[in-house]
Amino acid sequence: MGTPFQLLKTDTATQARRGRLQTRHGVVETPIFMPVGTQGTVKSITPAHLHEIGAQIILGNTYHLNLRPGSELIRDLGGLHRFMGWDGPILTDSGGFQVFSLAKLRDIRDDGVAFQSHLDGAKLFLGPREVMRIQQNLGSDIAMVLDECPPWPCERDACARAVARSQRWALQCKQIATESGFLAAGHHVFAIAQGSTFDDLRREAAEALSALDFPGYAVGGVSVGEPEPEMLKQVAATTPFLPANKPRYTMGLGTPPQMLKMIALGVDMFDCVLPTRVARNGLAFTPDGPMNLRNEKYRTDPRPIVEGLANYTSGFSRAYLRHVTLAGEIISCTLLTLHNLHFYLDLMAQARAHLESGDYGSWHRSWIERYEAGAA
Ligand code: PRF
Repeated sequence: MGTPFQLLKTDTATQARRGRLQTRHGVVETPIFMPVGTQGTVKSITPAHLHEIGAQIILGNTYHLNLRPGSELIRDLGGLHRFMGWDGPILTDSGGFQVFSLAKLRDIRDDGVAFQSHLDGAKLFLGPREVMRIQQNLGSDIAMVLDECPPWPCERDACARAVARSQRWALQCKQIATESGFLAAGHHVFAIAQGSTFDDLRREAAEALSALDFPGYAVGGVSVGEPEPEMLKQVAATTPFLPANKPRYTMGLGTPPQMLKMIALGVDMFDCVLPTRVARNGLAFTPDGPMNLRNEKYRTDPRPIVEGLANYTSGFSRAYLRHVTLAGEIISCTLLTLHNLHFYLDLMAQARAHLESGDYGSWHRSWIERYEAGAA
């Protein structure tokens, strides 16, 4: 398969990295943010919009797409890329995490998770074989292994059991992807290191999974309700024990400052519903913190949300965006989603540029300082 990830540069002042990941649907320049397209759509925008704002890779979800419309249907219609009209790389989450957060009556067993669909109550089961088959049907460029994400806070014994189980499932997923030819065909499978707030369990998970030589690694179980310092501590307890020459991905986060802090800890990839979700509520990201467009002070404001961030939305005034948001017009979702995703993608582009010029450490500290001063 060759080496799909090239480590182009490592920062000297922090552990930040500049890298390049090869996939079946093209190259991903890291650090990168992946817009979330849970149901086979990044809500309220089109694939053409995604290209326009520089999206390199998006995320899809095994759990949702398997329930509706079904992964065999998507396979028979040419795979998820063709089905949703996105020709760039797609990473899919494996479904276990969504079972824990959405499904009813779930039962975690050693062979997988039995649960009832949140849509119609149907009794279903996801084990390593099922999640790999579904992600193969979808044609995912990066498939995630099945894992057990312990809640926060969590007892040590329960966490140790989740780590051990996740490790066995990771090995089984890799074996299945090897036997089926999924890995040989250039699809990647990423392992997920759990361990909650227990540093030694984090290290154990990272080392054991590293020995299995996956194409990439995720830090799971962070941003599940714990305070931010705890979240950073968990990532810092994991990344040093992952192979340097493989991409690292923290799942389901974060705010702009959180992502910059994670990059400094050696993380390369992010996904989060935050920029798309808050857009549908009238919130826009700016270098001076989030801007609530419902605010009266924007009633007659002729300026774009962020001066100097050029995209389709920047052709509209804050006054107009406030109006369509308050009127509940659908276009407010489209315009604010475009803006927020472009803001996130542009932040990653700036991070890459500062890694190349060698001043990531000082740049990210001053960026966060300005953002937090504005947000206060
Ligand atoms: N595991 C998986 N998906 C996830 C998570 C996890 O731990 C999280 C936790 N932040 C978000 N999405 N498989």
